[in-house]
Amino acid sequence: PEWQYLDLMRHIWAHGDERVDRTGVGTRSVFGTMLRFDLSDDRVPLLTTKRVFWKAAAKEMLWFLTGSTNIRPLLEQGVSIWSDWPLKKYRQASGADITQADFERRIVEDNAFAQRWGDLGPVYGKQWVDWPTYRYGPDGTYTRGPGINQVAQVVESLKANPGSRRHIIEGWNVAELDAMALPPCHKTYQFHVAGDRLNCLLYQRSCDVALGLPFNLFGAALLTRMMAAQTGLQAGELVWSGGDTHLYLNHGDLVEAQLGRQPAGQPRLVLNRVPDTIFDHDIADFAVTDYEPQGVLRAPVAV
Ligand code: THF
Repeated sequence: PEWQYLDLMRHIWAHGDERVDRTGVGTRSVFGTMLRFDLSDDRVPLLTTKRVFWKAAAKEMLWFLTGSTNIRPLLEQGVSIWSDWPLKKYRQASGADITQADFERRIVEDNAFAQRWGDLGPVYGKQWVDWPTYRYGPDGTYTRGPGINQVAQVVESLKANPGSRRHIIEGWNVAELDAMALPPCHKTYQFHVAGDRLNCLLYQRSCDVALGLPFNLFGAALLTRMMAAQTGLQAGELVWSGGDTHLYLNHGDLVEAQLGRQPAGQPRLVLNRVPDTIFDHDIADFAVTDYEPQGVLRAPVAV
């Protein structure tokens, strides 16, 4: 299974179309890609050819489920993966030459500062559990309706109507894209029931294969496992599909090092506890076993 990831990485590095992207770093890119992973018997797509900090990915997934769009709760748990964007905005607005560490400390210690500078806008969490609605009045005006919790709705629809082809969690709220620090990359999750198996297809419009994809695969597998636990199903298959699937040009050292390694072992993800709702999980509910990865490979994040 991990070979699929390495083959994709090798293919993009060798044959990807070189282009300048939004960040200015430049990428090699292939459009339209697919990977498939068996999630049965606790199998989880967690790379062994480098250490992946799966707890950070799990904390990120739980943070989405809380509906939060502020980096503060992540930082309180030691997760820095979303700091770059608010930091960049703060530096631009204030002209201050603040370090990432000092910025993060201030977000954690100063609530007013966190409210002002730590929010990413209506990103994943907001759209997943509180998608805004409006009602169209006879006089042509709109009024706000109640928010929609898509995650709760999918849990319900999986139980009530498993054969449905509409088990979808969507992050791409067209009307709110311009208010987001970054429009969603992993934008659509579709669930599918086959017998007692729950499958998931994640469509990701844009994918940073070296840094983001290992997190996104683990996150999607975790979400599928939590969904399965809530609905009395077994996790089946994770199908991952990428739009612009790329490697940043400054990730060459990581690519060369990782492609020189051999996958080893089959990690497993164990859910220790099934809470009353999918929103009541805690990081302590998750354990990874049989994970003996090779060393960390660092690379810069393009912002
Ligand atoms: N933007 C870019 N350019 N790449 C991404 O992967 C990405 N994301 C999220 C939003 N925008 C993105 C942010 N998620 C890391 C991992 C996930 C991220 C951002 C950064 C990262 O740096 N990982 C390192 C260190 C992890 C750690 O220390 O905990 C790693 O080695 O994996 C894709 O969703």
